Amino acid sequence: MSSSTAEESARSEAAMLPSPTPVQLINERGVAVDNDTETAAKYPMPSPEALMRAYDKLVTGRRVNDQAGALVRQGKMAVYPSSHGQEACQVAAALCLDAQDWLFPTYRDTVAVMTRDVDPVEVMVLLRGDWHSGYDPIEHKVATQSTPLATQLLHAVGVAHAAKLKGEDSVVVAMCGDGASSEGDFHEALNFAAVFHVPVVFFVQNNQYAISVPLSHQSVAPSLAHKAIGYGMPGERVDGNDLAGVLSVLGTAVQRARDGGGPTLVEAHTYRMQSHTNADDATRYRTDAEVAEWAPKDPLVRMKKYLTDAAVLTDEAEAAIGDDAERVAATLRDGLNSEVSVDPDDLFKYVYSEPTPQLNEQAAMLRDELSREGE
Ligand SMILES: Cc1ncc(C[n+]2csc(CCOP(=O)(O)OP(=O)(O)O)c2C)c(N)n1
Ligand SMILES: [Mg+2]
Repeated sequence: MSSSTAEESARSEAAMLPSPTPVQLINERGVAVDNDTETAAKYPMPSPEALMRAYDKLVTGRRVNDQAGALVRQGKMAVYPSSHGQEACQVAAALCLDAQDWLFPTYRDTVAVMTRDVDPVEVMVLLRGDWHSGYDPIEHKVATQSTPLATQLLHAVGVAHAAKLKGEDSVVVAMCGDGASSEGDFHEALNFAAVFHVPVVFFVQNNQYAISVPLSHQSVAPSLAHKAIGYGMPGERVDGNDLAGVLSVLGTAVQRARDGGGPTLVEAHTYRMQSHTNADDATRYRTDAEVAEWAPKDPLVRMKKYLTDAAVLTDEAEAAIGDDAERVAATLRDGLNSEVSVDPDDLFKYVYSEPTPQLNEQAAMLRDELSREGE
Protein backbone atom coordinates (compact mmCIF):
# COMPACT_ATOMS: atom_id res chain seq x y z
CA MET A 1 0.00 0.00 0.00
CA SER A 2 1.45 3.42 -0.92
CA SER A 3 1.84 5.83 1.98
CA SER A 4 -0.83 8.20 0.64
CA THR A 5 -3.34 5.32 0.33
CA ALA A 6 -2.45 4.20 3.84
CA GLU A 7 -3.00 7.74 5.13
CA GLU A 8 -6.33 8.02 3.31
CA SER A 9 -7.50 4.72 4.74
CA ALA A 10 -6.43 5.75 8.27
CA ARG A 11 -8.33 9.04 7.84
CA SER A 12 -11.50 7.34 6.67
CA GLU A 13 -11.28 4.86 9.53
CA ALA A 14 -10.80 7.67 12.06
CA ALA A 15 -13.81 9.49 10.58
CA MET A 16 -16.02 6.51 11.40
CA LEU A 17 -15.09 6.47 15.07
CA PRO A 18 -17.22 8.39 17.56
CA SER A 19 -15.92 11.38 19.53
CA PRO A 20 -13.75 10.41 22.53
CA THR A 21 -16.52 11.56 24.86
CA PRO A 22 -20.22 12.09 24.12
CA VAL A 23 -20.84 15.32 22.20
CA GLN A 24 -22.30 18.02 24.44
CA LEU A 25 -23.32 21.55 23.45
CA ILE A 26 -24.99 22.63 26.71
CA ASN A 27 -23.68 21.24 29.98
CA GLU A 28 -25.54 20.13 33.09
CA ARG A 29 -25.45 23.65 34.51
CA GLY A 30 -27.23 25.01 31.43
CA VAL A 31 -24.09 26.68 30.05
CA ALA A 32 -22.85 26.42 26.43
CA VAL A 33 -19.75 24.21 26.18
CA ASP A 34 -16.62 25.68 24.65
CA ASN A 35 -15.99 22.88 22.12
CA ASP A 36 -12.90 22.51 19.94
CA THR A 37 -13.14 24.06 16.47
CA GLU A 38 -13.70 20.78 14.66
CA THR A 39 -16.56 19.67 16.94
CA ALA A 40 -18.11 23.15 16.88
CA ALA A 41 -18.02 23.20 13.06
CA LYS A 42 -19.48 19.71 12.77
CA TYR A 43 -22.16 20.20 15.43
CA PRO A 44 -23.32 23.83 15.45
CA MET A 45 -25.61 25.18 18.18
CA PRO A 46 -29.21 25.19 16.85
CA SER A 47 -30.77 28.64 16.44
CA PRO A 48 -32.67 30.18 19.40
CA GLU A 49 -35.93 29.67 17.43
CA ALA A 50 -35.16 25.97 16.91
CA LEU A 51 -34.28 25.57 20.59
CA MET A 52 -37.47 27.31 21.72
CA ARG A 53 -39.60 25.14 19.44
CA ALA A 54 -37.86 22.05 20.81
CA TYR A 55 -38.15 23.24 24.43
CA ASP A 56 -41.91 23.66 23.94
CA LYS A 57 -42.11 20.00 22.82
CA LEU A 58 -39.86 18.96 25.70
CA VAL A 59 -42.22 20.45 28.27
CA THR A 60 -45.20 18.80 26.57
CA GLY A 61 -43.31 15.50 26.44
CA ARG A 62 -42.68 15.55 30.20
CA ARG A 63 -46.33 16.42 30.82
CA VAL A 64 -47.44 13.54 28.59
CA ASN A 65 -45.21 11.11 30.50
CA ASP A 66 -46.67 12.26 33.83
CA GLN A 67 -50.24 12.19 32.53
CA ALA A 68 -49.88 8.72 31.05
CA GLY A 69 -48.52 7.44 34.38
CA ALA A 70 -51.60 8.82 36.12
CA LEU A 71 -53.96 7.29 33.54
CA VAL A 72 -52.35 3.88 34.07
CA ARG A 73 -52.85 4.17 37.84
CA GLN A 74 -56.50 5.07 37.21
CA GLY A 75 -56.94 1.95 35.08
CA LYS A 76 -57.53 3.94 31.90
CA MET A 77 -54.46 2.57 30.13
CA ALA A 78 -53.05 -0.95 30.31
CA VAL A 79 -49.36 -0.13 30.25
CA TYR A 80 -47.02 2.80 29.73
CA PRO A 81 -43.28 2.62 29.08
CA SER A 82 -42.26 6.10 30.19
CA SER A 83 -39.55 8.17 28.52
CA HIS A 84 -39.23 10.41 31.60
CA GLY A 85 -35.63 11.68 31.50
CA GLN A 86 -35.25 10.75 27.83
CA GLU A 87 -37.48 13.50 26.42
CA ALA A 88 -34.59 15.32 24.71
CA CYS A 89 -33.99 12.22 22.57
CA GLN A 90 -37.70 11.88 21.89
CA VAL A 91 -38.16 15.44 20.74
CA ALA A 92 -34.97 15.58 18.66
CA ALA A 93 -35.77 12.31 16.85
CA ALA A 94 -38.98 13.85 15.49
CA LEU A 95 -37.75 17.40 14.91
CA CYS A 96 -34.73 16.38 12.83
CA LEU A 97 -37.07 15.06 10.14
CA ASP A 98 -38.81 16.81 7.26
CA ALA A 99 -42.37 16.02 6.16
CA GLN A 100 -41.24 13.45 3.54
CA ASP A 101 -39.06 11.51 6.01
CA TRP A 102 -39.98 8.44 8.07
CA LEU A 103 -39.73 7.66 11.78
CA PHE A 104 -39.56 4.07 13.10
CA PRO A 105 -40.28 4.19 16.87
CA THR A 106 -40.39 1.60 19.67
CA TYR A 107 -42.88 1.16 22.49
CA ARG A 108 -40.97 3.76 24.56
CA ASP A 109 -41.10 6.44 21.87
CA THR A 110 -44.64 7.75 22.33
CA VAL A 111 -43.41 11.31 22.87
CA ALA A 112 -41.41 11.17 19.62
CA VAL A 113 -44.54 10.07 17.74
CA MET A 114 -46.58 12.92 19.27
CA THR A 115 -43.82 15.40 18.49
CA ARG A 116 -44.32 14.44 14.85
CA ASP A 117 -47.84 15.82 15.27
CA VAL A 118 -49.72 12.56 15.52
CA ASP A 119 -52.92 12.99 17.55
CA PRO A 120 -52.08 12.17 21.21
CA VAL A 121 -55.17 10.04 21.76
CA GLU A 122 -54.57 8.10 18.54
CA VAL A 123 -51.07 7.34 19.80
CA MET A 124 -52.23 6.13 23.21
CA VAL A 125 -55.01 3.75 22.16
CA LEU A 126 -52.38 1.10 21.47
CA LEU A 127 -51.42 1.25 25.14
CA ARG A 128 -55.06 1.14 26.22
CA GLY A 129 -55.27 -2.10 24.26
CA ASP A 130 -57.91 -1.00 21.73
CA TRP A 131 -55.91 -1.30 18.57
CA HIS A 132 -52.59 -2.43 17.10
CA SER A 133 -52.05 1.23 16.17
CA GLY A 134 -54.44 4.13 16.51
CA TYR A 135 -52.81 6.25 13.81
CA ASP A 136 -52.26 5.72 10.12
CA PRO A 137 -48.52 5.08 9.61
CA ILE A 138 -48.60 6.10 5.96
CA GLU A 139 -50.40 9.40 6.57
CA HIS A 140 -47.87 10.47 9.19
CA LYS A 141 -44.81 8.61 7.89
CA VAL A 142 -44.43 7.11 11.34
CA ALA A 143 -44.31 3.31 11.55
CA THR A 144 -46.29 1.56 14.26
CA GLN A 145 -44.55 1.51 17.66
CA SER A 146 -42.64 -1.74 17.68
CA THR A 147 -42.55 -4.02 20.73
CA PRO A 148 -40.58 -6.99 19.28
CA LEU A 149 -37.08 -5.59 19.79
CA ALA A 150 -35.12 -4.38 16.74
CA THR A 151 -37.57 -5.72 14.15
CA GLN A 152 -38.40 -2.13 13.20
CA LEU A 153 -34.77 -1.51 12.22
CA LEU A 154 -35.06 -3.94 9.32
CA HIS A 155 -38.34 -2.41 8.22
CA ALA A 156 -36.74 1.03 8.42
CA VAL A 157 -33.83 -0.07 6.24
CA GLY A 158 -36.31 -1.53 3.73
CA VAL A 159 -38.19 1.76 3.51
CA ALA A 160 -34.94 3.73 3.16
CA HIS A 161 -33.67 1.33 0.47
CA ALA A 162 -36.97 1.65 -1.44
CA ALA A 163 -36.81 5.46 -1.20
CA LYS A 164 -33.30 5.38 -2.64
CA LEU A 165 -34.30 3.06 -5.51
CA LYS A 166 -37.27 5.32 -6.31
CA GLY A 167 -35.07 8.42 -6.23
CA GLU A 168 -37.12 9.96 -3.41
CA ASP A 169 -35.60 12.58 -1.15
CA SER A 170 -36.48 10.91 2.14
CA VAL A 171 -34.45 9.89 5.15
CA VAL A 172 -35.43 7.36 7.81
CA VAL A 173 -34.68 7.58 11.52
CA ALA A 174 -34.84 4.17 13.19
CA MET A 175 -35.01 4.14 16.99
CA CYS A 176 -34.03 1.39 19.42
CA GLY A 177 -32.67 0.85 22.92
CA ASP A 178 -29.33 -0.37 24.25
CA GLY A 179 -30.77 -3.85 24.87
CA ALA A 180 -32.05 -4.08 21.29
CA SER A 181 -28.47 -3.65 20.06
CA SER A 182 -27.85 -7.30 21.10
CA GLU A 183 -30.49 -8.58 18.69
CA GLY A 184 -29.58 -10.29 15.42
CA ASP A 185 -31.95 -7.92 13.63
CA PHE A 186 -29.81 -4.98 14.77
CA HIS A 187 -26.74 -6.52 13.12
CA GLU A 188 -28.59 -7.38 9.91
CA ALA A 189 -30.13 -3.92 9.63
CA LEU A 190 -26.83 -2.09 10.11
CA ASN A 191 -24.94 -4.38 7.77
CA PHE A 192 -27.52 -4.12 4.98
CA ALA A 193 -27.79 -0.35 5.40
CA ALA A 194 -24.01 0.10 5.12
CA VAL A 195 -23.54 -2.30 2.19
CA PHE A 196 -26.40 -0.74 0.21
CA HIS A 197 -25.57 2.78 1.41
CA VAL A 198 -29.15 3.66 2.32
CA PRO A 199 -30.37 6.96 3.83
CA VAL A 200 -31.06 5.80 7.39
CA VAL A 201 -29.95 7.02 10.80
CA PHE A 202 -29.93 4.42 13.58
CA PHE A 203 -30.68 6.16 16.85
CA VAL A 204 -29.91 4.13 19.98
CA GLN A 205 -31.18 5.57 23.23
CA ASN A 206 -28.79 4.02 25.69
CA ASN A 207 -30.78 4.45 28.90
CA GLN A 208 -28.43 2.00 30.67
CA TYR A 209 -30.96 -0.81 31.15
CA ALA A 210 -32.92 -3.44 29.23
CA ILE A 211 -35.58 -3.98 31.89
CA SER A 212 -33.34 -5.27 34.74
CA VAL A 213 -30.27 -6.03 32.60
CA PRO A 214 -27.60 -3.30 32.85
CA LEU A 215 -25.54 -2.19 29.88
CA SER A 216 -22.46 -3.96 31.29
CA HIS A 217 -24.20 -7.32 30.65
CA GLN A 218 -25.21 -6.25 27.18
CA SER A 219 -21.96 -5.06 25.63
CA VAL A 220 -18.30 -4.61 26.52
CA ALA A 221 -17.54 -2.48 23.45
CA PRO A 222 -15.99 0.94 24.29
CA SER A 223 -19.43 2.36 23.42
CA LEU A 224 -22.39 1.25 21.34
CA ALA A 225 -21.45 3.92 18.79
CA HIS A 226 -18.10 2.14 18.27
CA LYS A 227 -20.00 -0.75 16.70
CA ALA A 228 -20.57 1.41 13.60
CA ILE A 229 -17.05 1.05 12.22
CA GLY A 230 -17.48 -2.73 12.13
CA TYR A 231 -20.18 -2.20 9.53
CA GLY A 232 -18.34 0.54 7.70
CA MET A 233 -20.46 3.51 8.74
CA PRO A 234 -19.74 6.44 11.05
CA GLY A 235 -20.79 6.24 14.69
CA GLU A 236 -21.32 9.17 17.03
CA ARG A 237 -22.24 9.52 20.67
CA VAL A 238 -24.01 12.38 22.28
CA ASP A 239 -25.17 13.42 25.73
CA GLY A 240 -28.79 12.31 25.37
CA ASN A 241 -29.98 14.76 28.04
CA ASP A 242 -28.62 17.73 26.11
CA LEU A 243 -31.40 18.73 23.75
CA ALA A 244 -29.16 21.05 21.73
CA GLY A 245 -26.55 18.30 21.36
CA VAL A 246 -29.02 15.64 20.24
CA LEU A 247 -30.69 18.03 17.78
CA SER A 248 -27.32 18.92 16.27
CA VAL A 249 -25.86 15.40 16.08
CA LEU A 250 -29.05 13.88 14.64
CA GLY A 251 -29.48 16.85 12.31
CA THR A 252 -25.96 16.34 10.95
CA ALA A 253 -26.54 12.59 10.46
CA VAL A 254 -29.89 13.18 8.72
CA GLN A 255 -28.34 15.77 6.40
CA ARG A 256 -25.50 13.39 5.61
CA ALA A 257 -28.00 10.68 4.67
CA ARG A 258 -30.01 13.16 2.58
CA ASP A 259 -26.87 14.22 0.72
CA GLY A 260 -26.16 10.62 -0.28
CA GLY A 261 -23.60 9.99 2.48
CA GLY A 262 -25.27 6.78 3.69
CA PRO A 263 -26.17 5.57 7.17
CA THR A 264 -24.93 6.69 10.60
CA LEU A 265 -25.24 5.12 14.03
CA VAL A 266 -25.94 7.63 16.81
CA GLU A 267 -25.86 6.60 20.46
CA ALA A 268 -27.42 8.90 23.03
CA HIS A 269 -26.26 8.48 26.63
CA THR A 270 -29.29 8.91 28.81
CA TYR A 271 -31.11 7.29 31.71
CA ARG A 272 -34.52 5.74 32.26
CA MET A 273 -35.60 7.67 35.38
CA GLN A 274 -38.63 5.47 36.06
CA SER A 275 -39.36 1.76 35.97
CA HIS A 276 -39.33 -0.10 32.64
CA THR A 277 -43.14 0.08 32.68
CA ASN A 278 -45.77 0.25 35.41
CA ALA A 279 -45.43 -3.57 35.59
CA ASP A 280 -41.79 -3.32 36.72
CA ASP A 281 -40.18 -2.44 40.07
CA ALA A 282 -36.80 -0.83 39.33
CA THR A 283 -35.81 -0.76 43.01
CA ARG A 284 -35.16 -4.51 42.73
CA TYR A 285 -32.15 -4.06 40.48
CA ARG A 286 -30.78 -0.51 40.91
CA THR A 287 -30.07 1.78 43.81
CA ASP A 288 -31.72 5.07 44.71
CA ALA A 289 -28.23 6.60 44.76
CA GLU A 290 -27.71 5.70 41.10
CA VAL A 291 -31.02 7.29 40.11
CA ALA A 292 -30.20 10.38 42.21
CA GLU A 293 -26.95 10.84 40.27
CA TRP A 294 -28.93 11.33 37.07
CA ALA A 295 -31.52 13.70 38.49
CA PRO A 296 -29.40 16.87 38.09
CA LYS A 297 -28.77 15.95 34.43
CA ASP A 298 -32.46 16.45 33.65
CA PRO A 299 -32.91 17.66 30.06
CA LEU A 300 -35.65 20.15 30.94
CA VAL A 301 -33.85 21.90 33.75
CA ARG A 302 -30.70 22.64 31.79
CA MET A 303 -32.57 23.77 28.66
CA LYS A 304 -34.73 26.11 30.71
CA LYS A 305 -31.66 27.57 32.41
CA TYR A 306 -29.84 28.10 29.10
CA LEU A 307 -32.81 29.74 27.37
CA THR A 308 -33.64 31.91 30.38
CA ASP A 309 -30.03 33.11 30.73
CA ALA A 310 -30.01 33.90 27.00
CA ALA A 311 -33.18 35.97 27.56
CA VAL A 312 -34.94 33.90 24.89
CA LEU A 313 -37.33 32.28 27.33
CA THR A 314 -39.43 34.91 29.09
CA ASP A 315 -41.95 34.34 31.88
CA GLU A 316 -44.81 34.86 29.40
CA ALA A 317 -43.34 32.36 26.95
CA GLU A 318 -42.85 29.83 29.77
CA ALA A 319 -46.48 30.29 30.83
CA ALA A 320 -47.72 29.83 27.25
CA ILE A 321 -45.62 26.67 26.86
CA GLY A 322 -47.05 25.33 30.13
CA ASP A 323 -50.59 26.05 28.89
CA ASP A 324 -49.90 24.13 25.66
CA ALA A 325 -48.70 21.15 27.67
CA GLU A 326 -51.79 21.29 29.90
CA ARG A 327 -54.02 21.32 26.80
CA VAL A 328 -52.36 18.13 25.51
CA ALA A 329 -52.75 16.50 28.95
CA ALA A 330 -56.46 17.46 29.03
CA THR A 331 -56.93 16.02 25.52
CA LEU A 332 -55.39 12.76 26.72
CA ARG A 333 -57.59 12.65 29.82
CA ASP A 334 -60.75 13.32 27.78
CA GLY A 335 -59.83 10.78 25.11
CA LEU A 336 -58.85 7.99 27.45
CA ASN A 337 -61.66 8.53 29.91
CA SER A 338 -64.25 8.19 27.15
CA GLU A 339 -66.05 4.88 26.81
CA VAL A 340 -64.86 2.84 23.89
CA SER A 341 -66.55 0.00 22.12
CA VAL A 342 -64.23 -2.38 20.33
CA ASP A 343 -65.02 -5.32 18.09
CA PRO A 344 -62.93 -8.32 19.20
CA ASP A 345 -63.00 -9.61 15.60
CA ASP A 346 -60.88 -6.61 14.59
CA LEU A 347 -57.94 -8.28 16.35
CA PHE A 348 -57.79 -10.81 13.55
CA LYS A 349 -59.19 -8.88 10.59
CA TYR A 350 -56.19 -6.80 9.58
CA VAL A 351 -53.29 -9.19 10.16
CA TYR A 352 -53.22 -10.62 6.62
CA SER A 353 -55.23 -9.59 3.56
CA GLU A 354 -56.54 -13.20 3.53
CA PRO A 355 -56.91 -14.69 7.03
CA THR A 356 -54.96 -17.90 7.67
CA PRO A 357 -56.74 -21.05 8.94
CA GLN A 358 -54.99 -20.56 12.33
CA LEU A 359 -56.33 -17.02 12.66
CA ASN A 360 -59.84 -18.19 11.76
CA GLU A 361 -59.53 -20.87 14.42
CA GLN A 362 -58.34 -18.37 17.05
CA ALA A 363 -61.14 -15.93 16.16
CA ALA A 364 -63.71 -18.72 16.53
CA MET A 365 -62.23 -19.66 19.93
CA LEU A 366 -62.47 -16.06 21.13
CA ARG A 367 -66.06 -15.72 19.89
CA ASP A 368 -66.99 -18.93 21.68
CA GLU A 369 -65.33 -17.75 24.91
CA LEU A 370 -67.07 -14.39 24.75
CA SER A 371 -70.46 -15.97 24.07
CA ARG A 372 -70.06 -17.98 27.29
CA GLU A 373 -69.07 -14.93 29.38
CA GLY A 374 -71.17 -14.64 32.51
CA GLU A 375 -72.29 -18.27 32.37
C1 LIG B 1 -37.45 -9.90 20.46
C2 LIG B 1 -37.83 -9.53 21.86
N1 LIG B 1 -37.23 -10.14 22.90
C3 LIG B 1 -37.59 -9.81 24.16
C4 LIG B 1 -38.54 -8.86 24.41
C5 LIG B 1 -38.94 -8.50 25.85
N2 LIG B 1 -38.50 -7.15 26.15
C6 LIG B 1 -39.34 -6.10 26.09
S1 LIG B 1 -38.60 -4.65 26.42
C7 LIG B 1 -37.12 -5.40 26.71
C8 LIG B 1 -35.91 -4.57 27.09
C9 LIG B 1 -35.40 -3.74 25.98
O1 LIG B 1 -34.42 -2.87 26.43
P1 LIG B 1 -33.85 -1.71 25.54
O2 LIG B 1 -33.67 -2.16 24.13
O3 LIG B 1 -32.66 -1.17 26.22
O4 LIG B 1 -35.02 -0.62 25.51
P2 LIG B 1 -35.68 0.20 26.71
O5 LIG B 1 -36.85 -0.62 27.20
O6 LIG B 1 -34.64 0.40 27.75
O7 LIG B 1 -36.12 1.46 26.10
C10 LIG B 1 -37.22 -6.78 26.54
C11 LIG B 1 -36.12 -7.73 26.73
C12 LIG B 1 -39.15 -8.25 23.28
N3 LIG B 1 -40.07 -7.30 23.41
N4 LIG B 1 -38.77 -8.59 22.02
MG1 LIG C 1 -32.54 0.44 27.52
